[in-house]
Amino acid sequence: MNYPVNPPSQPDLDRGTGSMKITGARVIVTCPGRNFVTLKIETDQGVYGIGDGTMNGREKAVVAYLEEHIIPLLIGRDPRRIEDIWQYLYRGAYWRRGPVTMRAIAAVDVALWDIKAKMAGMPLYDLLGGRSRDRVMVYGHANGSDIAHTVDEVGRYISEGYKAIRAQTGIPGLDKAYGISKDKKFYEPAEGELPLETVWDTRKYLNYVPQLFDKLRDTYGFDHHLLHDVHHRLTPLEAAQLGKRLEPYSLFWMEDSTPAENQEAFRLIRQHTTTPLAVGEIFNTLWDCKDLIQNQLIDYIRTTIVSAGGLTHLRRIADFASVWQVRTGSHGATDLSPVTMGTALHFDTWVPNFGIQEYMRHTPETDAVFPHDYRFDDGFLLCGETPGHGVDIDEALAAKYPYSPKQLPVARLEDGTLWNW
Ligand code: CS2
Ligand code: MG
Repeated sequence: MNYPVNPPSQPDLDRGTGSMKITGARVIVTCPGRNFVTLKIETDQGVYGIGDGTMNGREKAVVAYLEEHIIPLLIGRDPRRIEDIWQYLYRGAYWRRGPVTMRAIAAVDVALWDIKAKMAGMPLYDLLGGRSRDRVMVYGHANGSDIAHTVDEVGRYISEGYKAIRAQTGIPGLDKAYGISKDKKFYEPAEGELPLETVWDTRKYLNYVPQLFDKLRDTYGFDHHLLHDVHHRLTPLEAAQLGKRLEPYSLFWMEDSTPAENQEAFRLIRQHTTTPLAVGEIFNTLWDCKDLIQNQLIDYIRTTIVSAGGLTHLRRIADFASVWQVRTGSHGATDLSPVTMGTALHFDTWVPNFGIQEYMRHTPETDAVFPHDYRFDDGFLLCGETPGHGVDIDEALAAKYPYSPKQLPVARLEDGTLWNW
């Protein structure tokens, strides 16, 4: 494909050795049904880029980090020096890592990659090294109040063309379980201004979930990929037990089966089961998953663009993972904005050790605030050919949706012990 040297939609750009400067940057907070934090970086050549810094339930922490501590450092810098700016913001903070810092760095990083691709007149995947695949396999979220409803919902996703479906069910005897949406299509766990207190019981869960997958395989056979998110609820041995019991149903993955701060905990799970393991949506640097990957304790790494410091760092995690044949499986919940989804699709289109991409549809209101060129087709997402990551923000529309503070739920055991939501 011959890219126009100076694409008509872009002003004459000095892409050579001439200077280029960041002239402005601002954070746009909007809530079209849920909160999003977007950073817009402007340059002296009229090209701008946008990045996502959304952190569900803690958005204002990232806003403050960007507005108070990062934006003043960006003005006057050369936006083409993506790596240098990344290193400056990571090492220069002194207080490295963490979900707030890495989301703020991600917002800057993605905006700068957007600018560079626009300047080159290229879709972002081409700047990364070109296509490794024609389309990106995604998984949808089937969920229901019980096994029967969940089986019906999986059937609906199959009829929509999905090749991979995550299945989550309500648990008899528990008022709430992770991943069960009210309206079937749009799952948003951050509901109240204060955390919703939910009750959890592992025994009820372990007694019920294997029956779900038995029924799913009995109903639909083995042609579709089935996934399940345990959502940090089990101890390592309980996770090993569940993995073993799910083996006959040949899952694509069992996700977040136990809290992963102790990466070594996955060795116990690995010793007892061949059910593939996925983890990492709450990780924010390579250091959080280095041991899991190099000891082959997992099969898929879930870190994504917004949580792991942007494209610059996610590429490093993916390349490291490829040495041990660990594949990517990036997080893609509704609380990650279309800016992250759009950028992730360019990453997914390029990355050689791609596994799968999570795809929770955004609401029409969200899609209107963030016009984009990616599209769903028969179980796959396809990124567009627009120069950049292909996502924009309609600032006038965004302004119509003011921030609305929301908190994620917490979970307690039936005796009141605070547990992992
Ligand atoms: C979940 C998320 O998509 C997933 O795999 O773990 O829905 C997660 O609960 C939310 O992103 C939290 O905001
Ligand atoms: Mg998850």
